[in-house]
Amino acid sequence: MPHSRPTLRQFLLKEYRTHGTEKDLVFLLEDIATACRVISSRIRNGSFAGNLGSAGSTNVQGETQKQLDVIANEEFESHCRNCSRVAALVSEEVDEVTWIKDKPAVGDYIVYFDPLDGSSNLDVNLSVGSIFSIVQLKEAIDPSDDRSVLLPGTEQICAGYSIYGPATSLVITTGFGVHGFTNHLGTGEFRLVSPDMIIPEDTNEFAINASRHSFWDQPIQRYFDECVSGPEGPRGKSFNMRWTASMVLDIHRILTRGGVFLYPVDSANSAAGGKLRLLYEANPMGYLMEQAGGLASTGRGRILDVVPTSSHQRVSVILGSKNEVTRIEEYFRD
Ligand code: P6P
Repeated sequence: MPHSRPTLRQFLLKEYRTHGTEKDLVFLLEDIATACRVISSRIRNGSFAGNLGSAGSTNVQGETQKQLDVIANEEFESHCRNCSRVAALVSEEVDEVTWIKDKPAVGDYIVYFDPLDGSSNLDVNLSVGSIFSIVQLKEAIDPSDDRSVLLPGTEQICAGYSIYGPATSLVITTGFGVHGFTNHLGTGEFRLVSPDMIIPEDTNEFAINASRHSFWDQPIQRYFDECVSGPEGPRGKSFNMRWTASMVLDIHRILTRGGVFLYPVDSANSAAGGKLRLLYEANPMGYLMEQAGGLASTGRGRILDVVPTSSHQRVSVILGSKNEVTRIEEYFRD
């Protein structure tokens, strides 16, 4: 019965009592959950509201914005503004940093988010999601300089994603494990359905856009070619492949049953630094992976250790089951 499962608020208040999670963070997460509920409903009715199409604009990534990208961004921003601790917002959809406070102080939050990840799937009714990362300031920062939000992933105190799919899911960590919630349609509450999600250390499932094979560096080609060589190959077993073109879905599958996700820098995207963005895709997903017993690597080092040089910088991403990520790192060292 859904009512036997803790609501998001009950769970977070337990974290407050058990781990000292700040009430401001509890309320911010509740506001983010509300934004996700609103975005979910806007997507479900997208065809009738006429907001599935293009917004007629391009974002800082040079990507054509969907109307729902803009709507999702507005929902995230308006709901994050409710929290008096939020000093700044960094959104995939907005070039500049959105400064909320004119004197960001110790203890304030910066929220980095991709309001609608995988939005190219909207037209074909495939699941999409939102990704967010929250850093708490250890020192005051200068709001006149956008570089002051460039903090490494190790500074995160919270990260999560939502999935707008057959169910509306919310997966979060506040540094004490990874926990999955599902929105109960009757009550509208997010209720805990997957406490303490753990990634198996081994897997036989990988996620990569295999059409990019000819662009990959040799370690990635070696890893992929071995995975598809079957039981007679060097891995001595068969592998399965999944690629959804929505990072949130591939990550959720890995958190649910293990796997490895790869979007490496390659010869075709190296000028841009790769495909996926560090601050609001790789860092939050990397934090979740590590909290669930997995690893998050660029191939040559821990993603969370990367010191950002720009708000929308991209990075090589290899995430998931510990022993697979370790193997790939070894191939880079070879
Ligand atoms: P490709 C979606 O646009 C995204 O940022 C991730 O969610 C996803 O994993 C990746 O790009 C898909 O990239 O090149 O396969 O379309």
